[in-house]
Amino acid sequence: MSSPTMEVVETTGGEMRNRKLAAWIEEVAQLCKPDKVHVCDGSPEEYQTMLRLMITSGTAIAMNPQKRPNSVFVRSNPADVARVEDRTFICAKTKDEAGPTNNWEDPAKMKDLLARLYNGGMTGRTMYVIPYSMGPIGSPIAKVGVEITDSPYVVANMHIMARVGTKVLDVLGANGEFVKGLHSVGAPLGPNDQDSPWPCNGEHKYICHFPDTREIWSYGSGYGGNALLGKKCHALRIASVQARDEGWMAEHMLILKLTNPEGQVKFITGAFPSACGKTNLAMLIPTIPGWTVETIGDDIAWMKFGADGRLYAINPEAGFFGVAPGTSMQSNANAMLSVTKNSIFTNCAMTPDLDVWWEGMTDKKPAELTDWLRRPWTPDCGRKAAHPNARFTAPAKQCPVIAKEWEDPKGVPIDAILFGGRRSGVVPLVTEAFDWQHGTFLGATASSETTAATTGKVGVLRRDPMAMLPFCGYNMGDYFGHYLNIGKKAGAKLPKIFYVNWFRQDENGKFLWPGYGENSRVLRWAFERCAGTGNAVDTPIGRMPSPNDIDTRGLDIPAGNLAKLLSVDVDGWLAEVPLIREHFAKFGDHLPQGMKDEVNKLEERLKKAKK
Ligand code: O2Y
Ligand code: MN
Repeated sequence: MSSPTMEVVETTGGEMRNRKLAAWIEEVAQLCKPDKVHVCDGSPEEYQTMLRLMITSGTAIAMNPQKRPNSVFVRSNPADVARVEDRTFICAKTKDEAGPTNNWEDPAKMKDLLARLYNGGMTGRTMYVIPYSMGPIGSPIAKVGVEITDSPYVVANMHIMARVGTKVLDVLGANGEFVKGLHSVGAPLGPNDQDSPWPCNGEHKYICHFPDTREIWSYGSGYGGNALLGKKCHALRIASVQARDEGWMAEHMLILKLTNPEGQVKFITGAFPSACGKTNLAMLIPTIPGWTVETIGDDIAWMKFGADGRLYAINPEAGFFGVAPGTSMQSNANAMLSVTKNSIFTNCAMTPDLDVWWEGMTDKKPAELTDWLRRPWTPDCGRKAAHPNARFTAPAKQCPVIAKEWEDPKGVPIDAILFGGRRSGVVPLVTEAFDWQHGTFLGATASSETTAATTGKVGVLRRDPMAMLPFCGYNMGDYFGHYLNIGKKAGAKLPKIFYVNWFRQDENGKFLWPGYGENSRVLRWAFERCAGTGNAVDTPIGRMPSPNDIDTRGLDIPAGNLAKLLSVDVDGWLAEVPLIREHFAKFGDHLPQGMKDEVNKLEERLKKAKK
């Protein structure tokens, strides 16, 4: 790097050995024209520097160290509070490659447009270069990325969410490949400009993915999935393309370890759309005696075949970026205990003694707070104190039930995959797929009713295949085909696939199933099915437990609920069939024959059951 106007802060690891990386840093610095370039070493001192910078600039407030040591509040700009799906683009060569569920733009056109925005876009700021590893450093399943950003908030969050710094440069070596992620908040500063506490660009926001060149260009937003490029952009959108090309799986899945009273273990992944309690399930406290759940990951799973033909999963992340509202000692004690220190709270409310609060944290609301918009708040003011998408960022190692295997470089062998969604009717508590193709069909047709928190509209049915709708980096029809190819791998010993629905309601809109820790009863049945000891009956929609196959000891639910939860609503399912066909029709000739066969077979089985 040789730009005369720039002060270059080297890594503690010394010179940059990777020529491609050095050239790219130089190229980006020439384009974005930052005042300084800082190559992150990933040290605790560097993290403290980021916190100090954010506190000095008004981005962050230090929390009460007696209450939450080494933690900060951050409040974003009210126009920059969540992932922006309508500004997220897959810039594949053709629209067909991106498929009907993604926004597509021509790669050359977007690069041209964004290069103009990036030009001088970091003036007055420091350009940070963050080498990161998604997955334990050196794991054969892990991948390296480098994020260039002008946001200290991003640097601090990436310190928690990924393995960052010099140790990553070491594994990258002189010739290693990496995903290039360029991020700018899009707010250059002139010499007399006063910085804002949350710089972003109100006019231009672009979250662009270039799958062919494994690049991400993000501009204008500093928030979450738009800006922490290792997470959704790299670990799902780009990685899903790499996984397709290389024969592995990059999935929007939690990973948990389930142990029975005899000490036998099953590893389970689960894909659920937003607002279905994924983090809660990953950290669940079982209500059935002697069973334990431990956490490997709460959001993303990368799975590769091992030499034994089994799929091994790693959590590519190192932290949790969890939704705060609704998290409490009742709903998720382990998440609450994960955020007691070394955490970042974004768009949460602040108590007078500088601790954190959000809706649902306690039954009794605090008498006074400062809300996420920095205004005084009282319980009767008629406003929410925290933003509905307020977040905590916390190191995964702080989770009291983090599994000892969570950083095992070879991953954990997966026994079962759960798909699910939020459905008030029709979909039973649990169904086991007949086989891998049928399981792919269950995932491909996964659906969820929206909640106010997800779209503002309540109860609208949205198909969210494998919970990947916003995250698949290529044509989703081909993604179903990739699942089927995984199932055809010679010598594969595949996980069983289940579909669960914790959210079925009675005719009065009351939940039939209590959820939370009671979901362990369903996990137990899945465990026993994997172990070959659990009973199931074949139904038109898959294999299901009878009510007495579910452990109900100590379960306090009205008589008959379980029978309803495990009944097959044949008419309801027959009404689903045209909806599934309509969903599949979107994918045109990218829809694999196997999926067409499955919908036909489902209809046949239902019609037979009706006779
Ligand atoms: O709104 C954001 O930027 C965060 S989205 C997110 C964060 C953590 C885990 N999952 C998600 C998601 O949208 O699936
Ligand atoms: Mn997610």
